[in-house]
Amino acid sequence: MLHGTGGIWHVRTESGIDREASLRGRLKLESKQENALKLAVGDRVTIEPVDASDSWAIAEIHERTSALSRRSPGSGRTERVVAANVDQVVVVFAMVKPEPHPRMLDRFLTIAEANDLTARIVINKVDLASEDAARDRFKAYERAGYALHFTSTKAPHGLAELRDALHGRISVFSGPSGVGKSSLLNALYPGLSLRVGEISESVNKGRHTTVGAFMHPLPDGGYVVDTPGLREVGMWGIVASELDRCFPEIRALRDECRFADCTHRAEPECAVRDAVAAGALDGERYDSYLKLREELESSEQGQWG
Ligand SMILES: Nc1nc2c(ncn2[C@@H]2O[C@H](COP(=O)(O)OP(=O)(O)O)[C@@H](O)[C@H]2O)c(=O)[nH]1
Ligand SMILES: [Mg+2]
Ligand SMILES: [Zn+2]
Repeated sequence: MLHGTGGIWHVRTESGIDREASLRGRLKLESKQENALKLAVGDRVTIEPVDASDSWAIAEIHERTSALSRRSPGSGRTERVVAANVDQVVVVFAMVKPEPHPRMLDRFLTIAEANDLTARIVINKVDLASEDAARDRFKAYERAGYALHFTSTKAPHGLAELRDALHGRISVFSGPSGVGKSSLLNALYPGLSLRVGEISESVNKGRHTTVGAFMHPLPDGGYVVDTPGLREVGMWGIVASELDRCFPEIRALRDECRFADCTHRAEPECAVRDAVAAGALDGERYDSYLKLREELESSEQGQWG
């Protein structure tokens, strides 16, 4: 399912034909119930021709292998799936213009990790600095195990490798506006013709319209999901005590702490703090962990305390 509005869903068939379909009556009834499976971009569906007409109906929604979703903590089932069957999240930042905020990058990566999705980092606009400077600036992420791409659409650079990484997969593209997401997709796939310099996010916010995710089929196989942003997904559903699992380099150390429920803030014999002191764990990443944890704890208190 590629996208949909007003009950009409655009479905790409296995043979590559796009069809418009509406939900079969039974599914429509079910979807009105609370806790029902709601159709999301990326869902695999079965469509059937509607008797004696040219139209199609979605008869079945298949089980999802993964999902990027927002859940409210505690209340278990209230979940809104932004995109289904996602293979990876591609977080795009620019080397300059706009200046990258590591904390925001860490927030995006945390959201991907919390959804059990692989994340890949793209640092675009390296033509305005240098790849060496970019590598140095983001080395903590490479050390944490993330795949990094350094790209430019202006002095074409790193595009073939990025195209390979997107091939045959469903990727969610995310990142702040102005970093060059649309430019990158256009440079990778000239047929897409996405508008550059568009500030759709803020425009939509102003009008209070909810624009759903949109899935672009890639000419050489795979899909890119354009969503109003991971920001929409937010830190929903992430429990403070589980945040350390969302930082791969902290996750690798957490079992070595003396206390099983170590917050890695002030406890004695904390493997995480020891690693920061020894320079083995990046101080900025550790700071992000502390700040995000504080944020999660105060929102948990607001909700339950
Ligand atoms: N110098 C430079 N500018 C770029 C590059 N990629 C995109 N831009 C510019 O950055 C601005 C924002 O690009 P856009 O693709 O709309 O960003 P988006 O908001 O992330 O989709 C536009 O003016 C682009 O021309 C790049 O690699 N180098
Ligand atoms: Mg754009
Ligand atoms: Zn610890």
